[in-house]
Formats: sequence, structure tokens, C-alpha cells
Amino acid sequence: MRVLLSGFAPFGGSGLNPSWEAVRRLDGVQATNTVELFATKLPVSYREAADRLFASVRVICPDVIIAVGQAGGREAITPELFAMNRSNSENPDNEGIVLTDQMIVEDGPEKYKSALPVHEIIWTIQKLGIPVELSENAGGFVCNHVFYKLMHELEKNGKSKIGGFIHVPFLPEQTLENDAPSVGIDQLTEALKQAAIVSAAAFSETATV
Ligand code: PCA
Repeated sequence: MRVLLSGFAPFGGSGLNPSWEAVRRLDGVQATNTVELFATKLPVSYREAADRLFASVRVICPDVIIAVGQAGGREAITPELFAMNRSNSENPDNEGIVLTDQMIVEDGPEKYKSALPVHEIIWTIQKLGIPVELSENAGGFVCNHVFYKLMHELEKNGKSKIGGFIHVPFLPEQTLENDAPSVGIDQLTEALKQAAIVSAAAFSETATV
């Protein structure tokens, strides 16, 4: 079974993005006998990010898609429960686009729930002693945009795959000039690997019922 993890390019003046730094270490990793991991990098662009993710999905043909992004300032790895049909951020994406109070999909539902086993993911990461908690708000920027479009696409395709979104805190090297919380790269990478394994197991259960 294949799990595709996406990470984002750096944005907002930072030279790196922990989401890509972690998932790129998982590209090509055989996580268990039956679970193979793949990684793809997305631009921080409202216009392009989701299409780039869908292009990778067409090439890799994963059963599980886990999109990952940076949520600087958070203390814990946060699986997101809901994708909202609304972009609203004062921050420009990497193409200079600012979206305020805009629907992502006209006539789409107000929100989608993650199809990942978020509670199992949290328990598993917690057992490793890595900070993790549920989030019910993926924000109004490019991450929520990709998350919503991913869930919309999965819904249109009859839920033959599962997917969702996980936000991750800064890396320690991004917090040298402020006292923002951070999680180290080894912990981030291990947490996302476990999230992929747990999600693959949940997918096989639904697929065999
Ligand atoms: N985080 C941003 C976009 C890219 C990223 O890594 C967000 O939370 O929307």
C-alpha cells in the first residue's frame, strides 16, 4: 500500500519549511512490510498547490494522502479535523496573492471532515512522547485551501482513497531569534511516519469490510 505525503516550500521569509524537511526524509521509505511512503513538494500558491498534489496522486497512485504544512507558533503536531470552504488570510502566498473571505469551491459544502484516523494518529504519536494534539482549525491560508480541495476531490472520486492534513510546528533552527516553540526534525519525521502507518492500517480496514 502506498502513502503519499506532501510538504510545502518555505514561505513568509523563512529559508525552510519543516513540513517538506520531514516528508522528504520519508520519500522511498518502506515503513512496514506492506506500507511504502512517497513525498512530494508543493508550492505555497493558492493557484497551483492543489493541482500539483493531484498530479502527484496520478503518478504515485496512493491509497492514503497526508498533506503536511507548517503552523509556526504551535507547540504540537496537530492533525486537522476540518477543512473549511473559505480562504481568509492577510498573508500573501508566494505569488503575492492575498485572499480574504473567499469560497474555495463554489457550491461546495461549508466544511469537510478529515478522512484520516486522527484520534489513532494522536494516540500513536503521544506514546512516542512527541507533542501532539487535535486541531479543529486549519487556518485560512494555503494549507486549508489544499486540505479542502483534497477532501473535495476525494469525495468526488467516491472515497476510494483517504486523506487529510497535519500541521507541524517550527524546527528549532527557525526559532533562534524568537522564543517560539519547536519540534526537532527526527521527532517530526518519526511522527509523520507513524501517522502514515496508522492511516494505512485504517484504510485497509475500511477496504476489507
Ligand atoms: N503553512 C501555511 C501554508 C504553507 C505552510 O507550510 C499554512 O498553514 O497555510
